Amino acid sequence: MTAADPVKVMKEEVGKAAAALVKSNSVVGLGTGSTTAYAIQYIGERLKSGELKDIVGVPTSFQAEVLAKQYGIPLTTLDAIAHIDIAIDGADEVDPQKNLIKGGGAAHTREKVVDYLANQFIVVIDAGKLVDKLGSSFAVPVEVIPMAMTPVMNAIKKLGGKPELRMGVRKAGPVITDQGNMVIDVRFDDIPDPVNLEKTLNNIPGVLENGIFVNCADIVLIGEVIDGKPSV
Ligand code: ABF
Repeated sequence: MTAADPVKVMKEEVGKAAAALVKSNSVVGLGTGSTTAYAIQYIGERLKSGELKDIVGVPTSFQAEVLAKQYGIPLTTLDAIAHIDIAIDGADEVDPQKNLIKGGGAAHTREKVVDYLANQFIVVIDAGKLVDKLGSSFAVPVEVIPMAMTPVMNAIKKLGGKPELRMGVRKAGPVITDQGNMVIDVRFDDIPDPVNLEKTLNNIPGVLENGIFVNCADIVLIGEVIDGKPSV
């Protein structure tokens, strides 16, 4: 019998810890990514066991919607609810101020709507996502309407960014978001002021949303593997 993959177990533990924070009679923002997928699974298991009652989920992506249905979490939309009690979502980078880079899954536009609306936003990551400064290891994803791709790239270059169109797995064509737009990944040598950069990027005509999330995360649950053993 092969030993369980400690990274997988660690992600499961992080997801389980996040799922344990969900209370009955609440509206839950369901994030995207492999770590959040475990949180969705365990929310479903808590519902199935009767430990959790009367919750509804607001998915941040088609992936989250499919997983929620798979694990029996009733879904709703932002038109039907007055607030979101808790959102659980992944991230690609987290700095010491709990600012994030998100969007590795090209879902950051809907994620930002849900995560910013939530009364409590829980980020679930592995320790490898922790950085001293945003942009150290991950490019900033920017969702762009296709007709504006060239002027947006030019504007970003003027900001000192190095934009690159995100291509699909087989490089046959660009990644298309749930909104039907494209994503450019922008490398910056330094991001001294993520709050300002987030605003500046979103002010470029043709930009729908960028993956810098500032002043929104309440709790960051961090998993890591220490001496081959998962810990949260
Ligand atoms: C999603 O979670 C994205 O914003 C981010 O890229 C991804 C990271 O997920 P994982 O847990 O798979 O590393 O919300």
